[in-house]
Amino acid sequence: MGLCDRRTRVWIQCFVLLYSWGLCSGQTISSVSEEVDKGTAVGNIAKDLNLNVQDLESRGFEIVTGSNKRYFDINRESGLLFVNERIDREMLCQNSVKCFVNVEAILKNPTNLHHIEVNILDINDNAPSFRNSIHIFNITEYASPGERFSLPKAQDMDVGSNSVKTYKLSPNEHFSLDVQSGGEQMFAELVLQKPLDREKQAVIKLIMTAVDGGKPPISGTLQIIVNVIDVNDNSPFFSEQLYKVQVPENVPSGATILTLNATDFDEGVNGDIVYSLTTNEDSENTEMFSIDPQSGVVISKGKIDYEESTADSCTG
Ligand SMILES: [Ca+2]
Ligand SMILES: [Ca+2]
Ligand SMILES: [Ca+2]
Ligand SMILES: [Ca+2]
Repeated sequence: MGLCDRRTRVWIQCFVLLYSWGLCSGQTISSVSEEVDKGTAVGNIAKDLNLNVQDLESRGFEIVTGSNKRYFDINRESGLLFVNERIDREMLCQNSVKCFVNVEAILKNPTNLHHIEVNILDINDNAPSFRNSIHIFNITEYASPGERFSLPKAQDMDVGSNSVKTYKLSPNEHFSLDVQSGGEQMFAELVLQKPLDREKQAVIKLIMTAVDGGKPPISGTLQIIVNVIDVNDNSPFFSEQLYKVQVPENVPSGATILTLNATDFDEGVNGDIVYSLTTNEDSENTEMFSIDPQSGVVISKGKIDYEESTADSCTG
């Protein structure tokens, strides 16, 4: 058990004892915002207890607390309870919406105990933030409009309306944002609106902004990177629809006749091109030419006889 816990326990025991003796005069509830300047007045104890200010000094009025931090103290001349230490609501109460500091005021001759509950009000002093600054999606270009992709939630140390209220997405043509509330927290999903086309845009960069409900609101951002994964949705095509070349019939075997050039817009193996020759069934031209599968270079292979030859055709 820590020092603070021990003090709290001892103090509670004292309080129970005093209470059982009928020496507790009641309870006052006050409010103060976190992070106010030291010296900020919280309430007037003399007034609350219906005492003359002069009695505070003569009866040894004192503030006691259960914690080792003395957040509040009393001005015996004015009877004002004032802030004595920096109050950080987030440190005191983390995510709980209700945050109180209990203070006891003791008067002697006769002994009298007064319980003061100070409600610590949240201020919007934390921006929503994401655990990681970048979130990466790998989405195939065959994804259908309407498909959803979950996004990480933003955290905001503040509570209530000072916490995350909504999310916004940077303008873009492919995705919209669907913001929903799940219990206390807000979350968002990307919704595909327009089909992706890796050949047009392989990487889409978006910015999602989490905005809190403070006045004024503050925000935090997440960079979203969508890597569009390729699908084999493009056929290879030749640079020309018809290649025409004149070859003398005495061209030597192995001579380059022409180079075919085909393109495939897809990526990796989906865009690899392998060249081959086909001919009409009644033709013997495949015996006269060969093509390099990788480079598309067509070479002569054997004796070309003008009289026997017919037109060639090449495919990729
Ligand atoms: Ca706060
Ligand atoms: Ca906030
Ligand atoms: Ca493709
Ligand atoms: Ca392809």
